[in-house]
Amino acid sequence: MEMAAPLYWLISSLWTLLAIASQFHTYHIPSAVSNHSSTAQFTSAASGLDAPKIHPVNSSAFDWWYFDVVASDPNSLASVVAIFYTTTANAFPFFPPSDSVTFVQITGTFENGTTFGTIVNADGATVRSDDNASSGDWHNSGFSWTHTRDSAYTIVIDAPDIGRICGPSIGWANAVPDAVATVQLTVGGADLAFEGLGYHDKNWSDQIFTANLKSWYWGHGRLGTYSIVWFDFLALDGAEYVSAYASEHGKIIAASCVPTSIQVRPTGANSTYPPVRSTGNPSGYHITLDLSEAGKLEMDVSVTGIAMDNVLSEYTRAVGNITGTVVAVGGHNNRHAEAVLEGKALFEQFKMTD
Ligand SMILES: *[C@@H]1O[C@H](CO)[C@@H](O)[C@H](O)[C@H]1NC(C)=O
Ligand SMILES: *[C@@H]1O[C@H](CO)[C@@H](O)[C@H](O)[C@H]1NC(C)=O
Ligand SMILES: *[C@@H]1O[C@H](CO)[C@@H](O)[C@H](O)[C@H]1NC(C)=O
Ligand SMILES: *[C@@H]1O[C@H](CO)[C@@H](O)[C@H](O)[C@H]1NC(C)=O
Ligand SMILES: *[C@@H]1O[C@H](CO)[C@@H](O)[C@H](O)[C@H]1NC(C)=O
Ligand SMILES: *[C@@H]1O[C@H](CO)[C@@H](O)[C@H](O)[C@H]1NC(C)=O
Ligand SMILES: CC(=O)N[C@H]1CO[C@H](CO)[C@@H](O)[C@@H]1O
Repeated sequence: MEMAAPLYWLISSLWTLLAIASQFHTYHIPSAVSNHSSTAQFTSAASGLDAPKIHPVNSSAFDWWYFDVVASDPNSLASVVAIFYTTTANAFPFFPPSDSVTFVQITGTFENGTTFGTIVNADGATVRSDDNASSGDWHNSGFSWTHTRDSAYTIVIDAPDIGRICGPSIGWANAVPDAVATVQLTVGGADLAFEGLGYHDKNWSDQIFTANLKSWYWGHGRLGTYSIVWFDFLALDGAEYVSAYASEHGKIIAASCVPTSIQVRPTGANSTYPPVRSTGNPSGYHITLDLSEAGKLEMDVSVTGIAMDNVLSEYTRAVGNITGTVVAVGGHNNRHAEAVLEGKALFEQFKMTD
């Protein structure tokens, strides 16, 4: 997979660098798979950072807009993930075959960890984007998102006919890596309302998602005053690709794809690395994130709830606690004197080989 590079920090840094005039583009995406070759756009362009990147959607291409929120309350397991896809089951083989390349998946957990989820097909989609952001409507699915000038994303779910999910909105106060988010849903008659950490990005490729994937650890969290995003990807040939993001008080303090910028490894039960399909879910992860002169952020994630699992156990999404300390350059400062930072995280793993 072509690294659809660190969107979250591209967005943050380009916002301040680009002074392009605000220009709206509207894209109509048919629900039928295209028989033509797809063009994937891997560089940022005036069409907008959150615009569709695949034209047209052929059977090996995928594009998705990902939104999640995990409760900030340490005792809650609540989370919601909404993903707006334009893909086929061939390109992103975690879905049953469908006649529509435009569909939405919503999954989540109640406070007590009970999971819910559904997939809804759309009759095509419309995405409108400007320099920084986008809005999208997956026709007749009941799912859309909007973006307003004050940088808030709102996911609107209006799908009473599903019978399982209906409700007003999930609001994001900001695009991307960590935002204050509120969720208000009614799922199967049960209310799910919480405040949490919101996240948004998008991923795409013109090549099949699993073509070069051995394992993948991704997640985001907030601990103390830090917001972090981790990504540690192992290709079939054993090459490891990473991307690290950290901010403090809204200021980016680490944003890098160099191999030494971050390392994510499973810990506790089932911590075989690299993981294979038969490896159970680990109890947690250890993450080392390089903050340059400021030292290293040494973190431990503990799984507290499984939000989603696929039958072949290739994919798991989970919520958990995260703790960490900043270890100064040289490493030997008194870690016990360092404040232990605490918080919440939402994360996922893929393991694709036997
Ligand atoms: C994009 O973000 C920048 C920086 O926040 C802002 O100045 C600009 O107006 C935004 N453009 C649009 C079209 O919202
Ligand atoms: C693509 O090809 C298939 C098989 O030939 C055909 O059924 C389908 O209608 C074609 N799709 C489009 C959008 O032309
Ligand atoms: C889709 O487009 C990509 C990029 O041009 C190409 O590599 C791939 O073979 C195409 N897939 C199909 C099924 O035609
Ligand atoms: C997660 O944090 C909560 C609240 O502090 C605590 O009760 C729970 O034991 C922690 N779970 C794990 C697995 O660390
Ligand atoms: C968890 O909470 C949901 C929503 O309130 C409820 O429907 C479900 O029965 C609860 N599950 C358990 C095991 O208590
Ligand atoms: C480890 O994997 C086994 C087998 O899949 C599973 O039963 C167990 O719950 C896993 N341990 C943890 C901590 O998830
Ligand atoms: C939601 C998600 O998995 N986003 C990832 C998209 O891919 C880039 C790298 O290609 C990751 O950094 C994102 O976290």
